[in-house]
Amino acid sequence: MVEKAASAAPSFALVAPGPSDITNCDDCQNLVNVDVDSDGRVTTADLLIVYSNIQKKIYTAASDVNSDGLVNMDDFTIVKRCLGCTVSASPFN
Ligand SMILES: [Ca+2]
Ligand SMILES: [Ca+2]
Repeated sequence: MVEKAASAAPSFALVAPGPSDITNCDDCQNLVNVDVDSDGRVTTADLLIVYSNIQKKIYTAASDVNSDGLVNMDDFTIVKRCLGCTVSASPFN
């Protein structure tokens, strides 16, 4: 992620979105980075990558779908809620 001018206001919320913030595919597109493998769709493949990283306690930026610095069940649940959504290329990757 490239930072803009330091004086600019943050363009998204300081509090990371949680599973309850994800209600539809627009939220999946705009609030989080659920397309872990960057193929343009949210599928069980994305879910399995996050799950695998949780199991192995591996942190990757791609699996941290809500960008809170942790890869945990919140990320897993968010991806699960977004299954089936089509998302465009993420600005986070
Ligand atoms: Ca995907
Ligand atoms: Ca996270």
